[in-house]
Order: sequence, then C-alpha cells, then structure tokens
Amino acid sequence: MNEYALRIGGETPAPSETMTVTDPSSNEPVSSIALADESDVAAAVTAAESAFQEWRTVDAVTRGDYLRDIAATLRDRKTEIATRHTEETGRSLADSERSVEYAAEYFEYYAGLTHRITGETIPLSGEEFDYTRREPLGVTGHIIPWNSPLLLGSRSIAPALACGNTVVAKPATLAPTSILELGRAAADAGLPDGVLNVVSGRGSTAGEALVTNDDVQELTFTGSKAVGLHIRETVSDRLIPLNLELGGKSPNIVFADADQEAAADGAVKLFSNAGQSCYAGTRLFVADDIYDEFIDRVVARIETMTVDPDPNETDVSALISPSAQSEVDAYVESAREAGGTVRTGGRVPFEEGNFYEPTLIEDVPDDAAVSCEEVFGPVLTAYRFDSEREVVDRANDTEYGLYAGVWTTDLDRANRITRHIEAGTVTVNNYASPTPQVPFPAYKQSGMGSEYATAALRHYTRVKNVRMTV
Ligand code: TAP
Repeated sequence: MNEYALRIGGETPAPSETMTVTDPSSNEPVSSIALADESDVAAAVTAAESAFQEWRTVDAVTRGDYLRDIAATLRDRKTEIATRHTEETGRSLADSERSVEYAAEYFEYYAGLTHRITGETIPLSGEEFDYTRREPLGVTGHIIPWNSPLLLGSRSIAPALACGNTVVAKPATLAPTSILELGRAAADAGLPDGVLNVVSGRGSTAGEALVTNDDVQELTFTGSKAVGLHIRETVSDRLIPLNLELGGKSPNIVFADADQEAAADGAVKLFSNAGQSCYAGTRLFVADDIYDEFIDRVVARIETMTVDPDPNETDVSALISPSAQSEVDAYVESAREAGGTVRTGGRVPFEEGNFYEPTLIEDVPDDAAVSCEEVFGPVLTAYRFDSEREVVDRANDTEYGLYAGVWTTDLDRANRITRHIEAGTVTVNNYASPTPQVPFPAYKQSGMGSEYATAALRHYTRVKNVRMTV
C-alpha cells in the first residue's frame, strides 16, 4: 500500500492517525493517508503565513518559473501520479494521464500570467499622481472534492500561487493522494517550504479547522451546496473573499435544426467520469419534432458503452463509493415511482466495485427529484419541448445555473437563447469542457466567485491604491 504523510512547511511529519483510501473499481485498499487534526491544520497555516513573508517578495517572473517547474515535474511523473489518481477515483489510466496534463496546463497558463498582475495609472490634476497595485491576500485555503481532485485542486492552487499567496490545501478523504502527489511534485520542483501545504483529513475536523482559522485570508471550496453554505455561514463574521463552486443541473437543449450526430455525441459526454461532474448536461431537452429519432441516436450510443470492472476497459467508470452507488440507484428508483421510463440502463451491473449502468430516463416530470437534484451519477433525463420560450423557462426552472448547452444552426436563435439562459456558461453546438483560458462563472445556487482565466487573478489579489504628489 502507498503511504502518505501530511506536507507542512517542507516537513512530512509522522501521522498520529491514518485512514485507508479504497479503489472505487474494487473497494480494495490502495493507500494509507495521514489524517490531519486541528493542531496539524494550525501548524500548516502558521507555516504558510511564515512562508508568505518571503513568497510575496519573489518577483513575478521568478514566480512564473516556479510554476513552470511544477508543471514540468507533473509531466515527468505523469504515469506515477495518474496511477494514484486512477486508484483513488476509478477513472482509466488514460483519463487520469489527461488529468495530470490538464493540471500541468493550469500551472503553465498561470505561469504565463504572473507578469500580467498589474494595476492602473490614474490621471489627477496638478502634481498629484495615482496608481494601483494588485497585492496578494496571504494564506489561502483550498478545500477540494474527490470527483476530479488533481484538476480541481490545480485550478485554484495555480492562480493563488501565481498571485503571490501561499496555500493550505485540504483534499477529500475519498481521493486525497493525487493532491498529496502535487504537494510532493511542488517540493521537488523547488517551491520554497511552506508555500504549498497539504493537510489530508476529514471535512469535519481538518476542513472545519481550516475554515475557522482567522489567519486564513481566502477560502476556495468545491463540493456540495450544503457544505458551501455552511462555510459561508462560518466565515460570515470575517471579511474574506470566498470562491464557492457548488454544482449544477445543467440543461442541454437540442432544436430540430441541429446537427443531430454532433448533438448526440454532446449528450453522451455526461457519462464521462460516470456523470460525477458539476457541469454535466444532465437534463436533455429535445424538440418534439425530432425527439424519437434523436433519442434513438442517444440510446444507440449509450448501448455501445461498456461497463467493466477493469478501469482501463470500461467506458463508464465506477462511482466514488458504495453509498454514491446506492444514492444513484435510489434516484433511478424514485424516477420510476414518479412515472419515468428507464429507456436503457438503470441497474447496478455487477457486485464488484461501485459501477452503475449508463442510464437514460424519459417521461419523468420536471418536478421529480431526479429532474431537480444533482444526481452525480451516469443518469441522463430526457424531456420533449414544443417552443423556444417554453424550453427556456423549463431550462431555467432550477436552483442551479452553472452550465448549459444549445444545439441549433439558427444563429439568431442561438443568440437569443444564450441571453436568456440563466447559467454562467452557455455552450453552442459543442458541450465543451471548461479550460483554463475561459472563465467558469456560477449563477444562482451554483456558487459565487470565479475560477479560471484572468478572473482568478483578481480573486486572489486585492487592490492597493497609492496617491502621491510629486
Ligand atoms: P462535500 O461533503 O461537499 O465535500 C467536498 C469537500 O469538502 C471535501 O474535501 C470534504 O472533506 C470537505 N468538507 C466536508 N465537510 C466540511 C466542513 N464541514 N468544513 C470544511 N470542509 C468540509 O461533498 P461530498 O459529500 O463529497 O459530495 C456530496 C455531493 O456534493 C455530491 O453528490 C455532489 O452533488 C456534490 N459535489 C459537487 C462537486 C462539484 S465539482 N461541484 C464535487 C463533489 C461533490 P471530506 O470529503 O474529507 O469530508
């Protein structure tokens, strides 16, 4: 079994308590990880605060070089880190290798932006002169989920470091090892001690300790709405920036004039990572005129997907835990009870691991639990619609607003829909995944703040105004 210690201020202290990480494909133990308690988190924040005094003075070009070296180390260790990622998430090795590459891309992207963290000059009358600087915040706390841990951790850690902040990262206990590997890669790439600390541990202890530590100057959280709201409440008496990314129930709308082949390919993207993705297009709205023909195309694609206990052979990977598998099955059962028809899938395929068949449900009401709540599994629900106005209203009838897809060859319609859909991102004729260069804003209950792109540079800095008379 692989063994992991905490990473605090350049040290890897012997753990006082450990936990076993299991492989979702088999539920066999794969790694033993240190569990941080409150004092470990306090030590990590102290180490990060002390490292901040030096790190904030490192010039932008050198900070960029450090980030590039981290990216290079991730790439050098791609197979090794991807193997840990596969063991903890159940995703294929090829998929995990792509995650390592994406993580490296985040570090490279922000490495290239360190010299773009600039202020303004503001003309004033007479001999007065004003300029602004963007300064780092200090210690930033990053609470990371299990569904794509390395990528989701890197997308906030890279810009935080690029802006001159230090980091305490708390990965999810279900999948902490790839973030612990990131901490090791950063140390081996020469990042100064204490700049990136990793405290694997339970949300109820290590997570709470990070959130309640007054020396943490910013918090980035990705995960459930319940925990996100709890964090916001907990820090409500401290004026610190928060970045909350809490999930979605994204509509994917196919009009009769769409390229049906491309739209069907876009619809089944939901099944990558077994549907455990916040931006997945879970609600498929199809124009009544093409509904039957289009759904046949989607079903044909789903029915070619394999479900196999070998993560490198399966098209639909295992769900993260046995309880996640039970929850998904309960959602499908509730859809049946609500009058839905399971057109394909809808079962646990075999006993080994936490797999679930890729599932398409039809005829379920818009207000059924499976239509409204985040299932976080390989379950697509399909709905007929008659008119543009009707589908926009139904697509917007959700508490979430993270992502949406629209498929049409009518440019006017595409523009109308993108204006009226209440979502941070609307994709047209391609249900494209987020990439570092573009923002990832959240509307409604999907979150607040913005990760990705240059928006992150504003989030992880604050403005200092300097007004002088020369
Ligand atoms: P959460 O409980 O929200 O866990 C996310 C992260 O928060 C983990 O690192 C977790 O640590 C930590 N955490 C939990 N309680 C905390 C607390 N009181 N203070 C600080 N940190 C805390 O998510 P989950 O239970 O893994 O998943 C539940 C549902 O959340 C999913 O079904 C899905 O709907 C949603 N989810 C959304 C996303 C995205 S990308 N938006 C990602 C994952 C899950 P531990 O895991 O170690 O307890």
